[in-house]
Parts: sequence; C-alpha cells; structure tokens
Amino acid sequence: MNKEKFLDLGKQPIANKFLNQDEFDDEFFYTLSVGFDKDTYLVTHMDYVNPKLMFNDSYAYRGSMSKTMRDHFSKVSTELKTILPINPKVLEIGSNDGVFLTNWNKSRTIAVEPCGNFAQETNNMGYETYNDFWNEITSSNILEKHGKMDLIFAANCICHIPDLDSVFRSVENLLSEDGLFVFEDPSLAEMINVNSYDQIYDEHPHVFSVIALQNILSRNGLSIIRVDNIPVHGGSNRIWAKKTSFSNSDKSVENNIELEKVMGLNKMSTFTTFARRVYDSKISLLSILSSCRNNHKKVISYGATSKSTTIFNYCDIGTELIKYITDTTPEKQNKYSPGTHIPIITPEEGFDESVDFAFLGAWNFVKEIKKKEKDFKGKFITHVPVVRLI
Ligand code: JHZ
Repeated sequence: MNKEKFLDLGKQPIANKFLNQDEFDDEFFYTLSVGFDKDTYLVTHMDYVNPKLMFNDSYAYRGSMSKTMRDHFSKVSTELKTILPINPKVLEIGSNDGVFLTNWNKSRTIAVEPCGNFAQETNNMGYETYNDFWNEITSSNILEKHGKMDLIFAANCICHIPDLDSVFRSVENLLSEDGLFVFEDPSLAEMINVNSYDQIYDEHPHVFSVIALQNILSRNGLSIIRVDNIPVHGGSNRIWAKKTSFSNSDKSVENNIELEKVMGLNKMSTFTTFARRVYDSKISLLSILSSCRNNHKKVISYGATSKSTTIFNYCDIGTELIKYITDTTPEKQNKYSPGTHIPIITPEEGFDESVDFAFLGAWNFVKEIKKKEKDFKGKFITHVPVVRLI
C-alpha cells in the first residue's frame, strides 16, 4: 500500500477489552494513526493490531443488545428472502451472538465467528459455527463440506479485517455463480459528514468509501451492484456485490461514487481538513466537561462503547470528568473502561435523578435512548455532529 498518515489518535487500548482492577497494570496499548492509501483511496490504519488481541474467547460486544439492531437484521433478512432462490444456502461472516442468524433456517445456514464465546453460543442455538477467522483456509473448508453459497452476509465485520484482498478472494471462492455478497459497515462519507472520528478504533482498521471498495473488490473478481445508505451505527453503507461476470449495477452505485467524489473522498486534502475538525471536537468536549466539573455537576456516560474508548483515550477523559458509565451488557458491567478505567455499572444502579449530564457513548442509538429515557430530567451531551447538549 501507498499510505500517507493524516490523523493521530494517540495511545489507545483494546477498545472492547473491559477490565477488572487487577488487569490495569498489564493493559496493552498501541499508537492509533490513520492514513490514506493513494492507490485504492482506502482510509486505513497505518499499523494493524493483531486480531487475536481483539477477537478471542472473552469478546464483550453483543449485537443483540438494542431493539434497533434486532429489528434491523429482521428487516434485511425479510428483504433478502424475497430476492434469493427458495431455501437458499447462507453463510454469515462474523455472526457475533446470532442476532442476524436467528432469522434464518438452521439447516441451511453456516456461520464463521472468531470469538470462542459467541461461536459456542450460536453452535448451541443450532447454527453450525466455525470458530475461525475469515480467510482462504476457512472458505475452502466450508466449500469442501457444504458447497457454494447463495448468500454471503457480513455486518460490521469486513471493515474489521486487515487483509481485504484475502477477504474478497475467500468470498469469491465460496459464492455460487449467481450468488449475492451483502455486507454493511460504517460509511466514510457519514464519518466525515458528522465528524464521528470515534468510528476509528482497533477493530475498525478501515473506514470504507464506495470508491475504495469498488477498487479492491474488482481486483478480486467481484463488483458492486447496489449500495444502500442505511442509518445504523451512525450511518453505514450496505454493499451488494456479485461475481463480476454476473454483475449488473444499478444507479445507486454511480450516485454514491459521484457524491463521494464531490466530497473529495479520493483526495488526501479532505482528510487533513477532517483531522483539524477532530482536534477541535476534542477541545470543545473537554471544555464542556470541565465546565460541568467546575460547577459540581454529576456527569456520567451512557453506553460503554468501542467508540467511547477512542474518545476517552484521545481526549484523556477519566473519572475526574465522567463518574461512571452505564451499560446493559452483562459482560461489561462491574468492569472498567479500557485505558482510562471508568467504572461500568447497570443502568438500574446508575441512571437516576442524581445524574445532571449523560455523555452519549452510544450516540448512534440516540432515538432509542431518548424514547427509553423520556423521564430523564438532565441533559445528554453528544459530540456529533458538533459538541452540544441535547
Ligand atoms: P454500539 C461495536 O461498537 C463493536 P460499539 C464493533 N466493532 C462494531 O463494529 C460495532 O459495534 C457495530 C449499550 N446500550 O452498538 C449496549 C445501553 O447500555 O454503539 C452496547 O454496549 N443502553 C463490533 O461498542 C453499547 O451501548 C441502550 O439503551 O461502539 C452500544 O454499542 C442501548 C441502545 C445500548 O457499538
């Protein structure tokens, strides 16, 4: 790759490694800096963290924790079933706790999941799950046992894998001639639009533009046929691809590429401007949080997200500014946030009338949260698209 660095987010820990107190001293940190590949226009980390440090048997993130995501996967499954042949053979890459799988037939659906705790969970649910990373070996093993797939689906997974050529070659290998490859990940255009630099952390070595994906897919025998701009995770793209010889793209592909060119997502200068906005966001957030502290207000954080790991570590926010974090995920409760070690407790224990301000670590679920917390008398703090109270 021909990468040039544009952003430095400093020393960062493993974003989803929530800690016990006795693990503080041995915590792993790396330098998070982001670059632009001048050959493919891919936005990608300068150095990648070893995937085994992130995706292992104690992975904490559960996709099924929000109604928004449960509904989202049910809806996309319904749409896919209207397009696919009857009784399709389906593979999901990165099946997490099975939030997508549950919509599909157990006997015709295979899953791949590198995190042992979740691979075991979905195997127990009755979906044959390979506890492996996605690569040529896994793809060939599945091909040998199950044959080609009509649908290969991945949500918030492809952007997690450093070697994209290997990812796409492995998909091409296992896809039936007319098969569909559908994947969704946060959109670079949206990240730039709303200044959500917290989409960048160890698990997201790349943030995708359609332009970059088209470049990398096409050199691996795949072509984009449709792009859906979807609201989940703060603005994502759902990419529909097929083998190049069977592809026939619709207008959405050209429209997205045109828009991305207008935004300058194929130019380094766009990202140096973005880096300045990131720094400004940090200064504004620190100013609002310091003012709360100086006025003796109680500030907590809502949602112990990977995204907030980036923010808290980049902005150096610890318990002097945020007292604790509430989160519904059992695996995160009674632990401490990566890097800055803010305690995490249940919403029942911590989200009460004593809270003056709640920073939205899970800002991407703002609608669901505001509906759920309609009696909250304090204010939420968000940093997207600009730092403000809501
Ligand atoms: P959420 C993860 O990122 C990691 P994160 C991963 N790398 C990825 O790509 C994206 O997901 C998709 C909690 N919560 O989804 C639940 C409440 O407490 O924004 C979650 O812990 N109360 C795989 O971690 C967290 O917030 C609520 O009412 O940035 C949300 O995490 C709701 C709605 C959520 O992903």
